[in-house]
Amino acid sequence: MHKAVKSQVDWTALREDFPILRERVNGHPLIYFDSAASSQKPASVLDVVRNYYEHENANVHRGLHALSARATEHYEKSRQRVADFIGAKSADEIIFTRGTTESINLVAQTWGPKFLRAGDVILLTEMEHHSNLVPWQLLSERIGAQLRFVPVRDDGTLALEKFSSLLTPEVKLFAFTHVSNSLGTINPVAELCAKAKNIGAATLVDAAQSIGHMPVNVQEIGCDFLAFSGHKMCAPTGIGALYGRFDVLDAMPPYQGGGEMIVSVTLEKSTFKKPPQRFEAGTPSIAGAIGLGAAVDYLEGIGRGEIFKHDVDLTQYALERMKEVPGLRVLGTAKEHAGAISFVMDAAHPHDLTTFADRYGLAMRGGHHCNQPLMRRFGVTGSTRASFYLYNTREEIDRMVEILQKAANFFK
Ligand code: 7TS
Repeated sequence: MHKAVKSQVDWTALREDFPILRERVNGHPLIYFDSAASSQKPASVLDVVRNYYEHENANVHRGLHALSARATEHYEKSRQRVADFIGAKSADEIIFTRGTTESINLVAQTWGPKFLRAGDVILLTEMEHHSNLVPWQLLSERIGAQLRFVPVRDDGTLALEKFSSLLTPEVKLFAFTHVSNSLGTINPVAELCAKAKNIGAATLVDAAQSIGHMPVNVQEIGCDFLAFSGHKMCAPTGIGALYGRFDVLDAMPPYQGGGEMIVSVTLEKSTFKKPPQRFEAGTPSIAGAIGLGAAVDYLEGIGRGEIFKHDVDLTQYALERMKEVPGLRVLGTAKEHAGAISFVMDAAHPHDLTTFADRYGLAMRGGHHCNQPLMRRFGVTGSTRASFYLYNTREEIDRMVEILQKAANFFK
């Protein structure tokens, strides 16, 4: 049996930071194994958001009054916190967006048409979330670019041996996920970026599943762009970020037009600010950005290295224990495995299994996880996914195994 990892962090005490974990669901204590979809929020983040509305609420960058100055200072401080969190050289490399999806669409709609031509190739992988697939389909239809895909092996890893034939000079962008949201596979991001860079291709890393779970440093990764969502890393919904190397961002045209992104406007024409303001038209999610800064503080207080070890410990323990459930098959057995496990049970449709588990207070996700091509690759229409985070425990996994065993009996 997988041995518990010794850690400085008191993981059980830390659960007290998350008020929602006291909820009961269908008469049972909540077991929240759906953090890959959205994480829960610690009280410190909720307090900061409430404090903002009670003491600082005003629009940013425009009011010449005290509250606007407070809001602006706090908003910009969060941008610096995010920059430090991912090892960016400057806060000007951080654009606040609604999340990963908007960050990727921003690149596809601004960088794409400016730097890609008909016949160019965008290299993706078979394991991308629809958010890192559909924007590129839309772009390639618009400009006549081609999409190409790195296949996924049976164990859920990328077929790197195919890389040299895929990474030809026509490839102008390689966009791929750091961690698979369905399989939990961790991709060797720095190595992949270095390979793409060698042939002069730009790189975009989808860090939605890694950002709150392991150290992520854009300079070590060597990417041009990195996209992530706040809500998967203890921050509120509606906020996320796009990192872009400053010289790359500076060469890009605006995304949306509107207030605060201009230098001057006549009836016919406008000139635009430098990044990041060029890409932040309109009133942003101020409370969201401030909450994201607080989430960074919270995660930094624990350390993403520690969180990663905890996730891996839970995952290894769960993989071991799930072998006891009859008829259960795990998809993806990569050695480098983050805290998400997808599985199928021959006798039960993923939706039925997930609904069954909910009756016992166990929250998982059932379906295609916005990974339809990947599900097809594994010959299934969907799976059930248990995903773990810093507030989960081995005891909850024991309970999950009991519930899955009940399900195996119920559905057989
Ligand atoms: N990329 C990856 C790898 C993701 O896991 C997700 C969300 C996204 C992009 C999109 O993020 P958003 O915040 O813009 O929606 N993944 C999931 C999931 O696995 N279950 O629900 C959402």
